[in-house]
Amino acid sequence: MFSGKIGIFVSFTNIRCAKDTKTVTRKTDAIYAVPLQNIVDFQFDDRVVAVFPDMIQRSVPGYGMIVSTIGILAGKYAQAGSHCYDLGCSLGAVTLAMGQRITAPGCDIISVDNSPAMIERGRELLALHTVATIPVTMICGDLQAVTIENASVVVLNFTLQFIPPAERLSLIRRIYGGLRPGGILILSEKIAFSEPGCHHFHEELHHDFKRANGYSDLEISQKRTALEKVMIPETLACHQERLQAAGFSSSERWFQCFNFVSLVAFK
Ligand code: GEK
Repeated sequence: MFSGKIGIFVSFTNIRCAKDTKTVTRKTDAIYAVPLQNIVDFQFDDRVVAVFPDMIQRSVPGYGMIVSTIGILAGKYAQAGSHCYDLGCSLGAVTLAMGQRITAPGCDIISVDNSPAMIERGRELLALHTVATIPVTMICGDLQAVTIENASVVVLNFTLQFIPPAERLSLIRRIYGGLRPGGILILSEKIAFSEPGCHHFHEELHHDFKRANGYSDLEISQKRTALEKVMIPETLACHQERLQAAGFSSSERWFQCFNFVSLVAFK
């Protein structure tokens, strides 16, 4: 487990250390650029971690804006003396955005990811942030095994889609149970559409977005195959019904671009 304090001087793709203005540059994702004989299931391993900031930025429409807006939401809803969770934190982009914005006294951030490579790199990036603001604990482990308690803000930023569908309701229930009254869950997901024409429309636009960001048709198709069994999108209605079933009094869709949405659910 890593504990540290993070600073206020952060952007995800070019991360600068507040003390010495060291810059961490972005490495280009070319993992699926050449034809692969055997496309194995997608894993958050060393190769992915090395290019992750570039991969997610070029693959998820609005990613940078979503991350920085989660910081703003966390600043608004974090309650004094509570925990804020970043579940499936990857390299800690949301953790850093929340750390920039949370001003309520006595808060901390608990960030969890089950990819050792992600957590190792995430800890290195966090360690660059030396201006003390809010304590962060980065845990390498299954988010299903982490106790959620005394929480005011919980974030699942493009993480639930990697949890087996049959386990999603119990996770959302557990998050609801660990939130204080007035607390929020921020849930960002790639979504499916029940109407095939609508599904096709959004999927095509997403592929156009990826092409515009320099991915080839081969890269798009090989990555899609790799993700097929590990990332399972559901419809917006399915997410909203689950949030309601778990007890959330209401949920608002505050972001959508093509088949990518972010919701905020209120306890
Ligand atoms: C971001 N939120 O940059 N337990 C813990 N972590 C998990 C689990 C699990 N059971 N399953 C998957 N993960 C981030 C982006 S990426 C989304 C999130 C994407 C982790 C996995 O290791 C990966 O780091 C993350 O969830 C999903 O705002 O790459 O599309």
